[in-house]
Amino acid sequence: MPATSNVDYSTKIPNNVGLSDDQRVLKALELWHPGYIDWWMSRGPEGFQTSDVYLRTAVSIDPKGWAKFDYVRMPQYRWGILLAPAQEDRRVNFGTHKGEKAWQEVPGEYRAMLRRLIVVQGDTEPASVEQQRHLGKTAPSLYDMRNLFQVNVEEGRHLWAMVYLLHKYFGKDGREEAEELLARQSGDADKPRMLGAFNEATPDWLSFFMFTYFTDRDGKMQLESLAQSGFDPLSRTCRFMLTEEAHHMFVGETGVGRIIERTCEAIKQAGIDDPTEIAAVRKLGVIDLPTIQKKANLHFSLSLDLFGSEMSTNAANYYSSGLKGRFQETRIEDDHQLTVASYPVSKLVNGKIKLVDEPALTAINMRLRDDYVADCAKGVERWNKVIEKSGINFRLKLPHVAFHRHIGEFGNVKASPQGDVLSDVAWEKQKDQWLPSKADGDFIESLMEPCWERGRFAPWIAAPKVGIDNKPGDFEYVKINRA
Ligand code: BYC
Repeated sequence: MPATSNVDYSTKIPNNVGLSDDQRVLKALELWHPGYIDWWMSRGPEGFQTSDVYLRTAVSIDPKGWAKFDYVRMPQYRWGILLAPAQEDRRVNFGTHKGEKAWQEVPGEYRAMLRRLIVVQGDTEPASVEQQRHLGKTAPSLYDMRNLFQVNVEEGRHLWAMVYLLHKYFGKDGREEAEELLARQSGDADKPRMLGAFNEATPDWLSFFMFTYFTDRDGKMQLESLAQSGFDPLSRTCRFMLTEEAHHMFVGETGVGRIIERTCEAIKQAGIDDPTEIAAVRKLGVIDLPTIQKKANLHFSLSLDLFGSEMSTNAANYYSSGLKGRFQETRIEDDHQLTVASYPVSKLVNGKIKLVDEPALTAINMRLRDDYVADCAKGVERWNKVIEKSGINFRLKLPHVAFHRHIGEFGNVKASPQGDVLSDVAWEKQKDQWLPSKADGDFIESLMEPCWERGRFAPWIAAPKVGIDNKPGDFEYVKINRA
């Protein structure tokens, strides 16, 4: 049965992929379900599994009105399998198969590559839930707590989306990979998550907002590239995931924006002239702007690593095979095969960082990373507008792409946020000015007191401009039951 715009709620697993007519996959998913619920209970949001949370659930894939808001206990959330509508006569839009009909089944020769892409994508989703599991306890408001849980249940749904593809299209090894997705654990010494940033801690709410701003935006870029895939079920899955991803980045951008707004307001009220007087600003019980900059430096650089190496034969193969495209592939005006094109790549040449023309096909990761950096910069400018409006003389900036990197061209280089290459000694001496130090972390942690009264917000963050689903300011987004 083709995907329809309405979701079938009669099966245990809501879906628009005709699961009730596909007993093999339905059974496999029903077998996987208890392990997922065990994972959610033991590694999902800690302490709030019996609370009623005002969540949106996808009930249709119609671009307008796909979401329904209601109180739900998280373990009862209807995690569904939803694909965006099929596009008539869709084609492979790039690579050596350009112009052929998009694949509805896995092309045998690309099976291993495709499985790898789906597994990597799937691995990040539960990882982020694990990273954020302790944050509910220190939520600065019921509004923020609800947003955290919304992000968490949707990451859970994104895991389901990838697990469906594994079960449906990859038989026995797909089922084994689906089990492994629940077995690996963020930060675990023996079985860590696959990509670096997903093994880092998310210790406080500023980290959470930075993560949803910077790392979820990597998610957006990667999903956009996979949405171009010639393997149509993957494309349609990612297209629908992107509609949910937008809210996650909204949570990040407005979360950081509201922290900045509150800090600026406190600085003004106290009559502090220099926003870099960290001790004076901290005494006001708000997070100083230089520390916000350090957190942005950290999360931006960790997220850059998620793009892989600038020059990558893996990426070239994904592209030539028609499995993973570029950001907005179909809007780019070129041959979509990249047989002769070149692309400028940042490289270290004689101790200096320079742009060097390289074959565009092997520079696919670099190009996607460039698109990502441009997208990140827009939100940073919106944060700067908040600072500007308050009349405070301070600007946030994205650090240079060579700063604090672990993967690719700059993985073994020490560089300042301005992009100057440094000796190890110079780096050690200055790194605490650029990345959050233990003392910065302790200070932020000292502010993380829960604020759960309806309509109230912790003193270090401003209230949002509007409520979720247009609810009034004192709406009870979470009915807390910690029993
Ligand atoms: N950490 O040719 P290379 C999201 C490995 S986020 C550890 O440089 P490639 C979300 C790489 O796997 C989006 N290992 O890179 C956000 C390879 O290993 P093998 C997730 C790394 O393959 C927030 C080797 O190094 N989706 O959705 O071109 C909340 C050489 O690789 C890392 C995707 O990433 C790293 N950072 O690109 C929730 C899309 N980087 O194969 C969710 C699918 C590289 O030699 N993934 N390596 O063993 C991909 O397209 C690619 O795998 C990557 C790497 C872009 C990740």
